Amino acid sequence: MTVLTIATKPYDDQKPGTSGLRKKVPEFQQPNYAENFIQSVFDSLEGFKGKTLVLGGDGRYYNREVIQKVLKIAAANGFGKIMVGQGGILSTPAASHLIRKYKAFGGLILSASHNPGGPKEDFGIKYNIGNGGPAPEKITEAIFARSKIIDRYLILDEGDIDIDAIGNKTLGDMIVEVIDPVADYAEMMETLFDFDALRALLQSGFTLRFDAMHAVTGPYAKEIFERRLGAPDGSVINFVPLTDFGGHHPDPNLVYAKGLYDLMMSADAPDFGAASDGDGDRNLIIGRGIFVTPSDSLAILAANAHLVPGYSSGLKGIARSMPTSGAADRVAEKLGIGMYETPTGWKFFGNLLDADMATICGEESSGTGSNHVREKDGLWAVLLWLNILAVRRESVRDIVVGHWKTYGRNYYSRHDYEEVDAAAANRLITELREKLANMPGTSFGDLTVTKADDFAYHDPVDHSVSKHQGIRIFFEGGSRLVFRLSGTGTSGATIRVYIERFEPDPARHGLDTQAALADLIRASHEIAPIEAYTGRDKPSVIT
Ligand code: VG1
Ligand code: CO
Repeated sequence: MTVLTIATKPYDDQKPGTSGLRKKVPEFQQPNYAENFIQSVFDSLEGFKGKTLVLGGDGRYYNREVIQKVLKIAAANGFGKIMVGQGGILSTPAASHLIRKYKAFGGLILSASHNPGGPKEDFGIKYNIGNGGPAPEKITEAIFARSKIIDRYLILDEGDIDIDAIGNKTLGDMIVEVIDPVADYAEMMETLFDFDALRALLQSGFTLRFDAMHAVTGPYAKEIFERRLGAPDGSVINFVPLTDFGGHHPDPNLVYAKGLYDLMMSADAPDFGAASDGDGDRNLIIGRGIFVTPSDSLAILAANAHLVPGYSSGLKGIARSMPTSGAADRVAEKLGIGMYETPTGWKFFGNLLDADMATICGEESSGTGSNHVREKDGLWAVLLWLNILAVRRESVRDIVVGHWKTYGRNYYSRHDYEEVDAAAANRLITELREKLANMPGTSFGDLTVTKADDFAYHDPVDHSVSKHQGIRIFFEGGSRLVFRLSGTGTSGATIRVYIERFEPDPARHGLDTQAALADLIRASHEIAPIEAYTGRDKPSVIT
């Protein structure tokens, strides 16, 4: 066994974003680019000698190559064992589960999530810590600092390892265990949900369509929905993972999962439609004739979770990212449990889950999860919905409309301006920030600002502070606008505008969302004249 020490030069752009380092594949293919980042991760950690690392990715283009690099670099750095998903495949929640179940030191997840894949598209690497969750900012900052000065990496001088045959192999002194990516995850789902009730639901004539979007959830969904729960063949579509996701964005929203949406709005709609993203942590839920916003979904799942075995003793608390609508807050209030508002990105939920302060967490970007792992979990959300439906035996529409009646409706939408000029986007946010102090008391049409700030999070567990997490403008009556820049894009900048209005009156719960938010959308254009800064006169994606 020979450990090579390879001299390298640092890159200055390896700053992990909302969810790890994401770049275009050709950037990752620059000499030593991936190696530098992997070694920077290991150089930022202590005490992993002889310990286990979990490794897998969403199967996108360049996954296999980077898996081999990680194996050889990890062996050279002294890890004792790597558990790698067969073919290099692990969904993000499955990787989180494996880290926890096998008490691994941590894990590397190779994914750019919902971003497109292919030779010219996106790739990503993310480090997760021993609790199974994304590394907190303290670690991601250390990784970035290291990447800026790194001058060597260690790698084993060995050929590639076969990652397609299940079983143990050796790489130098390290064991490489190639595991079935689905089995442990499916087994855990059986402990959380009532699979008998789910089978009975599916046998009662209830119909389901799950779109895996040619991404990582295909094999998981086939196994769970069709094999274990008996949904008819064909219930899961686009289930073969492809390195380029069939040329699509594996992003389960109304734009990129339009086929599913159109089906669910048609006369032939099944009872329930769902989809997940590239790495399996997001979910899209659509009932026959009704799309459930992720913010509403979080609230409804929290309000009904006690009907399901894994949560029958109730919830400790609910956490949501700041831009997520306040629908879940009303549920927490009614249940008399804690409600926490965190910055965007799952890494901020970890402490709350570890401290047992929150049980269920969610984000407006189609992410929902619980304390079963430390990542958001697309299939988990789908199974939780199905289990609730199996108990209540009502339609998705009746459950959603009933929820609004009890709690009121938070009309909610997000407008994204993707790949705009980064300098212009930064100027917009900086100048908006400067105007905040003078905003309270000013009016935009009938809307009067009560408060305006730049969200800062004070973690109640480790007392760390994260500043500049999004600009918030509150209006009389509880409406709200939020502006922030995406931290997951790979070219230019993406401006996100989050728009929310609370409507208590059930007689006004049937409005079209964009119409119900029209005055706020107009106000957002006055407050942040995106067109003047970027030349874009309309959003590229509305969800
Ligand atoms: C986006 C979402 C955020 C999510 C993140 C990672 O981040 O808004 O809610 O946690 O993606 O999700 P940003 O910084 O682009 O707004 V995933 O499924 O891409 O790992
Ligand atoms: Co994802």
